This record gives sequence, structure tokens and C-alpha cells, in this order.
Amino acid sequence: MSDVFGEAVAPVSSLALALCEELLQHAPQRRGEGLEGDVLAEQVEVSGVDDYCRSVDIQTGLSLFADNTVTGGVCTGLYNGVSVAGSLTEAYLLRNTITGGTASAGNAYGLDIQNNTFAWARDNVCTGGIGGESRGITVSNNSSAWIYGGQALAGGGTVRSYGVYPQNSAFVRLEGVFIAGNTGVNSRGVNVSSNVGETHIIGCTIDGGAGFYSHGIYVYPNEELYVVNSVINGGSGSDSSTGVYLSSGAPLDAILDPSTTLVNNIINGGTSADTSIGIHLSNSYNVVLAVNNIINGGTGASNSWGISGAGDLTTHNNVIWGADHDCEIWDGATCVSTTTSVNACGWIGCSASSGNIVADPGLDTDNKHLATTNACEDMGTDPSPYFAEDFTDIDDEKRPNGNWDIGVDEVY
Ligand SMILES: [Ca+2]
Ligand SMILES: [Ca+2]
Repeated sequence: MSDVFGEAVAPVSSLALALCEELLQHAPQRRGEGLEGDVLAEQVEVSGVDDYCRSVDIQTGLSLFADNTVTGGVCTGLYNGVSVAGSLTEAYLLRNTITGGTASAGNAYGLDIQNNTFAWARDNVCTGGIGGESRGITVSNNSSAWIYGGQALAGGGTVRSYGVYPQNSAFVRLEGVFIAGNTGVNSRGVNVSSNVGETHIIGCTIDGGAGFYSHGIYVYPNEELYVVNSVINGGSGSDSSTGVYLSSGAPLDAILDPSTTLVNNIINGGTSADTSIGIHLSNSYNVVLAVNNIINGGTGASNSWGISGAGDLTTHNNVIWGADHDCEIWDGATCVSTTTSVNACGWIGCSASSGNIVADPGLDTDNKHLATTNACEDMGTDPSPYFAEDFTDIDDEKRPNGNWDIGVDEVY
């Protein structure tokens, strides 16, 4: 494998992309529908009557699947637009447009990546289909999966709809992806389920959709989650909407020891007709570090909280606010709502708290960049003790300029 892709197995997106392009130039038959000759991927037509259907089924060895448009059909059971699920050593997916089908009595996924040693996807537009549960992208049981750019849209699930569903994988990284939940009882942008290693969500734009309960990111549970430089909105759930919802429960949590690190994000609880929350911790298993984030509880009609629930929470240099807020932090007993009381760390679950600001952050009209007058410029802290990777802001500008800024924009 390595003599074909060289160092493409290294986790460097630009290098992997260059090597994929080179391979496509030397093997043009692998582009588009005509996967002939010495194929790396096998295209399978679907009859529409099986109880497990796929428009494209890639199951052998090393695979490269690029520049295809795949639309799902109709099936009684699970329907996948493209399934890459055959214990592959390496799978590469580039610039495909994939839509799941209609599953009359099952679930409908756009792209299903399972059981691979190394999976790499870039600039694909994946949309779940119509079914009980719909997912744009499923990432399950992989040793290492990297998804860059493109879109992951949930589709029309009647019970649940998820943009991306990382599950049981040792390492998953989503970077620069537009992700959205859509419909159903539960709609979620990203649903992290029992990942046993690290999950990275870097530079993504995420919306929870419009289900009964909507969540930008929902976790149950996860060992290590890093969310960095992303814009996360809880959506418009008719009962509740939450930007980041950290759920958990024994015994898995006792095994996984879950921790979540949130750095330089904009997190908004959404526009629920009832309760909206920026970040919610469901129980004391959760260890959460929040640094340099703009956290807004949203505009829930009944309750609106920046941060709520129990857990082990460290907060440094966040702006916590809301035009329609009940509490900046609701610990279940006390409504914490001033800069002084947030930083005093007297609330339930506080491990450490400093440098936080209760104020309007001063966002520009795009709700991402900082306006000329703002509360965030140079008010952050160096996050390298919590997330050691170098990362730029949403304009690809280097951080920091002077001191660190709060949110996804570094002002120059
Ligand atoms: Ca700065
Ligand atoms: Ca900037």
C-alpha cells in the first residue's frame, strides 16, 4: 500500500490530496462511473428489493473513489449511498456527491465508512436519505478516519437525523466540514457515540437542525473530544436546543474516562421554543475544559443558560453571555450571572475559573468575526496547555496576533 500512496498514510491533508490527484492522473479509468480494468473500487447496482442496500459497495483492499455522483434508490431496510465497509486497509474518497436512498422500514445513510484501518475523505458532499434514522456520514469502527472539507447533511430521518455519526473508532478527525442535523425527535450535527480514543472537530460549522430535541454536538460518551475553532449552533428544537451536549452514564464512562476540550469556538444554544443551552453536562463523569470560547445560551423561550449541569468544569477566558439569558452558569442550585461570580468558582462543579467575561462579545454582522468594538480582542489565553496543535483563525490568519483573541477570529 505504501508504495502506491507513499506517505499518504501520514495525517497531512495537502500531501494526501496531492498523491490522490497524481494517482487519478495515472489511472483516469478510476474517475467517474467507469470503474473498469484494474479497479480499486467496485460499483454495484441496487435492485431496490434487498433488506440491506447500497448504491456503491467498496469492500476490497485499497480503494480510491473520486468525482462520482451517487443517488440512492428505494429499499426496505438500511440504505447506504456509498458503503466503504469491508475491512479495508486504506480508503480514500475525494469530491463525491452522495445522497442516501429511501428506506421504507430502516435507516438511510449517505456515506458509510466502517472497519477501515485508515479512511480519508475530502470535499465530499454527503446527505442522508429518508428513513427512521438518517445520517450524512457514518464513521464506525475505524482505526483512523480523517474527513476534510465538504458537507455532511443529515437528510430526512423521521426519528433521528445526524450530520456525522462517529462511533467506536480509535481516532476520528473532522476538519473544515459544514455539518447539519435536520428533522426527527432528535436532530444533531455531530453525534459522537462510544468513541474509544480521540475525536477532533476542528474549524467546522455545525447546526443542530430542527428536531424536537436539537443539538449541535451530542456526545454519549467519548474518551477524548477536542472541539477547536468551530462555530456551533444548537438549532431550533421545538422542545430544547443545545450547542454542545455532553451526555454520559455508567458503566461506559467509568471505562472511558471522558474528557472534552473546547478551544476558541463560538457556541450558541439555538432558538428553541422551550429551553436553550450553550454547553450542557449531564453528569459528574464529564471533565470539561473551556478556553477562549464565546458561549451564548441562545434564545430559549422558557430557559436560556450559557452553561448548565453537573460535571468537572474548568473555564478560562471565555465570554459567556446572551441577549436573552437567565443565567451564564446554572449549576442546578444557583444562577451565576456576573463576571465576578463566574470567576469566583464557588458554583457546583467548578475546578478552576479565571479571565471569563460576562458581556456582549461584539461580533460583526456575520456573527463570526469581531467588530471594531468588541470584548474579545487580546482577552484570551495561550491554549497550548490544553490543545497543543498550531491552528489558524477562520481567515487562515496566524494565532496569536499580540495576545490570543476569544472566539474563531483573530483580529489583524
Ligand atoms: Ca490578538
Ligand atoms: Ca481574522
